[in-house]
Amino acid sequence: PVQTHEAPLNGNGVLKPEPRLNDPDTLARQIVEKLTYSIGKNPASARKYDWLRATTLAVRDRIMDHWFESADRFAEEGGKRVCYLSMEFLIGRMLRDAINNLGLTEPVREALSRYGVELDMIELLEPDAALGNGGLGRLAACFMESMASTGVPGYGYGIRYVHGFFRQEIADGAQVELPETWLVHGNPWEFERRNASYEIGFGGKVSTIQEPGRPSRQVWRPAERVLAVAYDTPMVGWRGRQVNTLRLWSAQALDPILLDAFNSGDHIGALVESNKAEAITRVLYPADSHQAGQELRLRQEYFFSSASLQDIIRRHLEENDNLSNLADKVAIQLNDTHPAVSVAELMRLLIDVHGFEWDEAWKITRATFSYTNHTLLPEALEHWPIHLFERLLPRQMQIIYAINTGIIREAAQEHGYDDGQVAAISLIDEGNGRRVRMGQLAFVGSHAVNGVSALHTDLMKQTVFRDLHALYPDRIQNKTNGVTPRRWLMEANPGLTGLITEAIGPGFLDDIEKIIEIDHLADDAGFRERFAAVKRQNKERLANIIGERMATSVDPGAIFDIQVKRIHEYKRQFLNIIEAIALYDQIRSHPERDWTPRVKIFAGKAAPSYVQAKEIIHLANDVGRVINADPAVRDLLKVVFIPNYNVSLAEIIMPAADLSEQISTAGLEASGTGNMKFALNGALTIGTLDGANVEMLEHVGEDNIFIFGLTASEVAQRRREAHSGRSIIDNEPMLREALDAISSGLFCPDSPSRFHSLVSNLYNNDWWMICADFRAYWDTQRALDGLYTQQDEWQAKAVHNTARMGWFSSDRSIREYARDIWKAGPDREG
Ligand code: NBY
Repeated sequence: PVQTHEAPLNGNGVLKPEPRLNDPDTLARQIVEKLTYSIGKNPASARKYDWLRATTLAVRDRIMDHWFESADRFAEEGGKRVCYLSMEFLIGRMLRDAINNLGLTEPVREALSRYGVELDMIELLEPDAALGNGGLGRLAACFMESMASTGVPGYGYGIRYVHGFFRQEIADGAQVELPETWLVHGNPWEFERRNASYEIGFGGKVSTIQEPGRPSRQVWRPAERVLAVAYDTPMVGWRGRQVNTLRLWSAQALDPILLDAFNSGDHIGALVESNKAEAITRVLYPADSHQAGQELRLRQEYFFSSASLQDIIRRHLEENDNLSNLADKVAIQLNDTHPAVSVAELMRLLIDVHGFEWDEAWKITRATFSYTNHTLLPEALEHWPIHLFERLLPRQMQIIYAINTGIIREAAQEHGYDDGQVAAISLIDEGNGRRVRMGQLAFVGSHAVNGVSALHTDLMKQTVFRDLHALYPDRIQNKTNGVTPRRWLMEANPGLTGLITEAIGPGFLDDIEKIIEIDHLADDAGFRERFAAVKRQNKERLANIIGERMATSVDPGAIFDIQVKRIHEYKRQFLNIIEAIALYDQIRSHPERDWTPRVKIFAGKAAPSYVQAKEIIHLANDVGRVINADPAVRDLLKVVFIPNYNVSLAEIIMPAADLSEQISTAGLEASGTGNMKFALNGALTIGTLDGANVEMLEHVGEDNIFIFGLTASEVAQRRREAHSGRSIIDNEPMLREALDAISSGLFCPDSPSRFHSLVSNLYNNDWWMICADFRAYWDTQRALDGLYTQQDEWQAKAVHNTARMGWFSSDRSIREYARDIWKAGPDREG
């Protein structure tokens, strides 16, 4: 018989879908329905990927209801929205995060188990969304989750790269880059929104139009146009209370195929245009520490900036009469300078398209934008050659000149700036070939500019933005980074989450700062033992992975001493490797001593063009091969490099660390966020007074963190004095012997000179203070060796770390942004 349904109606008599129930029976039934009717498989023949997809679709249904609710609520409340513009969103896997935040972990597990399917197993099949390089991209992902969790109406805007961050393999010790293909099996999390698409222009000419009786205006006629098409992904907040939107743009040709060309037989030529358009969103640039400087990169930046602004303006005009109140309704955060061209683009849209006068447009623009700086490294600051900028974006270039004129006039007339001071704040660098300074553009176009840790913000005021800070002394503020405790504690470390819940109840899950309630349990031997047992299990899990992937056995009883992050000279993986070599040498020379067993674990990717970083990877692998095979050290020391570090691997590594290496040259790491993930999971930190380490010291207390080395001002001083490493090396036998071992080819007999330039850099320059900090680092490591043998003491410190890291939640960061910069969010609505 045909079943008839009473269709559920909402108050206006409009059809409404049936609400999805969350019990295991309903979930089990609906997963099989997805399998059958959406995927076309029956349970008997379904493969594990089919189960993943079916489960994802069933979970997604449950997200939709919350998603619409959130969208309706924002529209109804009419509050201020926050748009987070970022070239990168390094999200990782989404299923576990969504299930966890919806409170569905146990019901879904139970539902799947009825078909003999393990949730944990299918979760591992999901590809990482690796649309980012490292800290900056991962911060954007934590912020999206925290905005949804703290009630901020947040919209992420970025690029839907077809190929995310490359996959790393190690071949004969060296990094090999392979393309990443996260979309090949389709992406069940995204929704293509064909109705949200915008034309993006490039090149062409600007002409002045003079109509009788009206002021002249500029008209830009681009030579090229491409289409930006939106793809939306839901971002589920804690307890599903709010679901925000991540909108990523994909480039398409306006004319997918040139029919004239095709019909005249030029089948390749007919596709040239669409290939060129689609190239814009084809691949993520994999450099995190120097500017690519390529035209395609500038195209990417403008493409997603313009699409996002057009989208923001369109929605604003759907809800408001005009754009004059834009800044009351939207805050736009620029994640570094990658979207800084937005400042000029919003001016263009306001003036050329919407008819605003310059002064009014400038007021709106400044009130709308704010900008986050993530680096002080000069080689990483974006500056585009004027000729390239002018050719690609002629109207935006005119606007930048006009902004510059205004700023310079203000500085000269109101503050008496001389030519030298004017040159320092100018948006145009007249030095090495004229260039547009994107940092300066972002700064002057924003009402607030922030650094990502207290130290970094201070240094910003003294270095990159010294002159602009003098001109606008209230503009720079600090917003120390944070990490989301849902992904980085609950999901990554269910064992520890369970233990803490048993001890203090589940309140800390809603307010992570309540985790301080376990602080006094550092004195409770029973609690310490259970805390250590959780760590031990997490170490065993990592040891198994190392055994499987690298055929190296490591002892979970040893100190797991871990440095995982992008490979860069300033992060000083080299210092860590040198210390490993020195330790190796000492163990061989003094086998009778009571050495504490250690496993040194490295992971991270080098930018493909960064030669020294690749050499460091090669060295870590070569050193590991020799040490791990030497029967003289056996289980006292192992060195392993785990290939292809990504978010999913980090989720396994962070909970398994005893010791977290945060050893950047002081003054160089803007904040760090891995440092926070490790400490939250109970690792002790060995680190320099750099980035957020400084604030971690204040929170966990000096007894619970191991700080060594030069301070940022000492580093600056030594650099001015231009020391080389030679005299230090001459006076430090352990360091000299380690470097000699490298130079001798001990670790690379096939190619003994492989690391000569790495070593000679230390003798000649020691720019990164590796020699200068070696002894302090060595001594601190040996103190940690001693401490590890006092397990009670070590575990007490570990408990204090977990207990006192609540402040480093991205919920706290987001609340500060909402309060101080965006003036948006739950505290100011209603
Ligand atoms: O941003 C990192 C900082 O190094 C780290 O200290 C901080 O914690 C984190 C979040 O604030 N910066 C970073 O990850 N930068 C990049 O990934 C990056 C990517 C691309 C480009 C520059 C930097 N680029 O110019 O293309």
